[in-house]
Amino acid sequence: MAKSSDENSEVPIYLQEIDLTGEYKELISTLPLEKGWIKMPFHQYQGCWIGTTTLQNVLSCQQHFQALDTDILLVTSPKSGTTWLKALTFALLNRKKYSNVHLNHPLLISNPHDLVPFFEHDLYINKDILPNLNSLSHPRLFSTHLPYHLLPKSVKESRCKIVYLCRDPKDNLVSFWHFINKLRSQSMEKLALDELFESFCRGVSPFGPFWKESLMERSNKVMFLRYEEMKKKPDFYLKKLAEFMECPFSKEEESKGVIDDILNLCSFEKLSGLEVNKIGKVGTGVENKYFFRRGQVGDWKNLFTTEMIKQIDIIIEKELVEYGLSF
Ligand code: PAP
Repeated sequence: MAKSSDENSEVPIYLQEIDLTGEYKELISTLPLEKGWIKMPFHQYQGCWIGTTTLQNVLSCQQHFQALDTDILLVTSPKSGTTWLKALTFALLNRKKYSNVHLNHPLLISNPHDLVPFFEHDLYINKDILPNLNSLSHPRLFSTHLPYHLLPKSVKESRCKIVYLCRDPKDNLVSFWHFINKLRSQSMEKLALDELFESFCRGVSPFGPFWKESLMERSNKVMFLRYEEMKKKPDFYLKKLAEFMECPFSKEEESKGVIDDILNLCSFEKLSGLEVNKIGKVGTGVENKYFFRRGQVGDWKNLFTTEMIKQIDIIIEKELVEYGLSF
């Protein structure tokens, strides 16, 4: 686990030196390794590349999480709009309790990541102390970047709902590139986009290969969302999301403008401008502001060469389009 020495105490988790200990040590030390994008290496676990600390948390989550039929789980590929989806789903579920979005709303004083916990970054982070999930209000709302095949067994066996969000992998990568370079310490060189691109296209990226997402279960317990579509028709998808989460908008709410209130509260412009998202940090030590960059579709067009587009399009065509995911 992470060292708890003074030397590490001020260092965010993702920059810490890790000594593998405990029950997962043996398993992790036998897995294939690749150079990580920040400090820790990636380990290939059941086909998926995951950094050391996160992998220990994933193993603990797989072993211990017990899903309830009423749970709602947000499953997102990294950098596909998780922060936005967390804000929207939290605001939807809690709209009766916090009916005035301008006053005392938790999203005005907390980053969405502090309101909807990740399995692998927030809940299962300590092998000795499991999270107490009994006090959470129902439906419980959780989040993960795990691909479908790595979700805890109880999630697949229960009737809990899964909201799945993906994004054009080209924009995922660009977003990752900016994010990772902010997380690398000053003593580390910045990573070049082509270096990350090469790794991404080999399938080596956090929770990658990125095309594993095509394997998400297709059933009525899973709602599929795409970032690009949500940007185009946010009100349409918010209504769909509310129906799926079994908290549909009433006619009265619609006429009172509740849909617009939630969309405005959760918009990139509103959230990124809040004080809490300019100065705070999430539990892993990542600054809140790093989760907000441009919030737009198609930034890759400003950065990708023709060769890069050709190369990644071949992978997208082969691995995703066949499964109904085109961008
Ligand atoms: P995570 O995987 O680390 O949790 P995630 O929130 O999925 O991050 O992705 C961040 C991206 O969502 C950023 O995209 P960009 O780099 O292309 O700009 C971020 O700007 C965008 N984002 C964050 N909040 C919102 C929002 N409210 N609306 C739309 N996009 C958003």
